[in-house]
Amino acid sequence: MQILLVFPPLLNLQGAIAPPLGILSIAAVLEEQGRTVEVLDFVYLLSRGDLLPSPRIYEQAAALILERQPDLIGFSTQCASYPSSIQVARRIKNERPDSTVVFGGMNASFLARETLEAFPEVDIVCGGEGEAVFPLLVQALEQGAPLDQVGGIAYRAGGSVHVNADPGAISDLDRLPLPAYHLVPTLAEYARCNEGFGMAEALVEAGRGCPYSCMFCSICNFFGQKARTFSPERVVEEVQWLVSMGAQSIYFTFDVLSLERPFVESLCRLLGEREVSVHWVARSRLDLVDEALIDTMVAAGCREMFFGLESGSERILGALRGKNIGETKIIEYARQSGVSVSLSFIIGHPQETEEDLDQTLWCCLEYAAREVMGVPLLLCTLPGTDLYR
Ligand code: B12
Ligand code: SF4
Repeated sequence: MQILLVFPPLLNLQGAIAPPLGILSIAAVLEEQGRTVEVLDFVYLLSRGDLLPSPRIYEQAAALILERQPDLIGFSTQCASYPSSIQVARRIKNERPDSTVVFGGMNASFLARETLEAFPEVDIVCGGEGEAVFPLLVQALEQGAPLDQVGGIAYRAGGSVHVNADPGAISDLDRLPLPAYHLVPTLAEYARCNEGFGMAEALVEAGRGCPYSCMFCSICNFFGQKARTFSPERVVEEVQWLVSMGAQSIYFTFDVLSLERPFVESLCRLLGEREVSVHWVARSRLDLVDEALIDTMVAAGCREMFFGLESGSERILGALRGKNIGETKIIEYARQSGVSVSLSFIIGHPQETEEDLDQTLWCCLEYAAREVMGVPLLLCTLPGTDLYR
């Protein structure tokens, strides 16, 4: 069976692009099992100018997929790339009705039933962590086995949609093979698309999940509230491997990197012991860092930190359940330690008044005056969040 995994078209105007880690991780598991798999990253092709943001973009994307003659096409869907995924899938099914179109990733996982009810071009939704579910689906399709045995998928049968029970999160992340980077262009080729952004960046998973439950966030419901980490040894092995392939910046995707202090301390110690000299980026919460931890992270190469400050209004902060912002003095400490700090703010909360909005925008400007980047984002009602429910 010819398998093709697709990172759907979306013009990324907000920053550097990097290889799509989720599907590369799934591809690595399939290859470990002896299967052949291909990956097409349309975000890369668009950034490179090989695909143009024209009215014919969906036909062109579908043609590039069909050229590879896949039997099974897996789309990695996020909220923003969902419409383009549907458009491309539609054209594929028109041309090759016998191919199987699978949607995976966060958006499809939370909207499995709705997707199958609304879009005949999607055959199966593969929910949750793809490394666990997708290979079982492939096996069932290869053997013509009944799909009711494959946990975590949703499919149509007998005129209705069936949603199988979720098999649960992967407990031992270290068992996952290193992502299949050989299936996409090199990091240097990705970096060439990042003109103006500089470095060749690679994403590295340090962990999954988050114990908090901010009302606007889907991470805690997708990867689970029990955070799981890879071992620091495994994370550093992956970082060293990527550096040997030309990575100049490592972006840790784990949303709460400093959740477990011993974990991040071990990670930093190992990076130092193995003399890994690379710029890295952390995402965390302000209440999960202090001066000593920032010193440790900076000594190990951390040069950028992302935190959610969420609002300049105390009233709105109160409404964002689960968000204890923590001590903001630490922002200045991180900046003075040589870290480029970015803070995200959410505007458009249902209870927000004009005064609350002004407070948030002022807060952004005040930070900007102190060389801290404030990023105001419009509140989005994402499937899988408490806000959506
Ligand atoms: C790095 C990152 C980016 C990078 C992307 C770089 C890249 N090439 O991937 C940049 C900065 C460009 C970016 C942009 C955006 N991002 Co972003 N990003 C992330 C981040 C921090 C890490 C993504 C990652 O690699 N995770 C690790 C991998 C292993 O997880 P994964 O991709 O989800 O894949 C797993 C499963 O989803 C599933 N799966 C995924 N694909 C498939 C496909 C198949 C067939 C199957 C079966 C399974 C499957 O299996 C995978 C392995 O377990 C996440 C937060 C997070 N912690 O995940 C947000 C996140 C994915 N981003 C998000 C958003 C909203 C965006 C933007 C829309 C922001 C904007 N307003 O422009 C854009 C859209 C970009 C796009 N192409 O769609 C949201 C998505 C929410 C949602 N419900 O869809 C997230 C979850 C952040 C959040 N908390 O809200 N992002
Ligand atoms: S916003 Fe951050 S802290 Fe809040 S639930 Fe999402 S990942 Fe966790």
